[in-house]
Amino acid sequence: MHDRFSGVAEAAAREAGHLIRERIGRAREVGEKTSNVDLVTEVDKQSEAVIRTELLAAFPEHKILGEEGVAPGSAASAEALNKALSAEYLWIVDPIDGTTNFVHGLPGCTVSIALAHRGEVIVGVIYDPLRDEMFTASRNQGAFLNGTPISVSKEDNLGVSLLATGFPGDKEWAREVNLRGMVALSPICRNIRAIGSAALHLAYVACGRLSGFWEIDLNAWDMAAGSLLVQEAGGTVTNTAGVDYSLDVRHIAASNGLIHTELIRALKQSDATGL
Ligand code: 2AM
Ligand code: CA
Ligand code: CA
Ligand code: CA
Repeated sequence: MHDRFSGVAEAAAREAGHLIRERIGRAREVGEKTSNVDLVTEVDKQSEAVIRTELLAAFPEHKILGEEGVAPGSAASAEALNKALSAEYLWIVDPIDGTTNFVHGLPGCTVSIALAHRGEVIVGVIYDPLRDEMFTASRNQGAFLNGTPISVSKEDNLGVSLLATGFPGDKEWAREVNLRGMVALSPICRNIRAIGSAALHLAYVACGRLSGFWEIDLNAWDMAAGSLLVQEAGGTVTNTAGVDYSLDVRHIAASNGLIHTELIRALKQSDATGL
């Protein structure tokens, strides 16, 4: 059954990815959701509609939680997640992760689709249409990039680690928390990247291109698929204080596992957990 779930999610992600590839840098903004850094375009909405149609055609009894179907703001998204989690099968969809990149014509936009069964993620698909990279994972069945098994990297200390983070949306407190983390980590790791898609960062931790990733103030759809990818690739996913990942986590830390303790310690010591 997992294969069928994953197959349908991949097909939906490819179809949405086609839209992204065609329209990157040329899409009409249809508004700012909560501020001038929280963007949404007509393609975010079209992508979500395409995915929704594909998923419901295959699984009419399943529920779908998609970013563009939820009122903006963290309180609204937490409430929507809570309500949706009562479903037996819940698809969690980010139709474009990295909308700011998408608007500016910068690579680093993905489609992220996860399936949760009674609140546990069992399938995760992240598609990067600009590089045609399809990351897939099913619970207890490993993680793959374009069908080839992937695993996390082997760096065993921060000094040789390439980390990634994201500058949180529009909340000043979250940007300040994130900057404290960067100030603490940048002198003790190899370097830090911020590509602009949380899902892509997680996919890159899963395939070993990044050693670790943390970010403050994300939503379930940014992380659900990527969390399973990292776990199935042998890595560790927690909140920024080291507590095991679950769908209601908002501040995430993911790594190859070997550097996790060091990463969490640095975030805690610099008051950068957001908790
Ligand atoms: P998005 O492109 O789907 O909105 C970049 O740091 C990450 O933060 C992306 O995954 C992005 O997802 C997400 N993001 C962008 N604006 C945000 C906001 N206002 N609040 C929370 N997350 C946001
Ligand atoms: Ca968004
Ligand atoms: Ca997102
Ligand atoms: Ca999005």
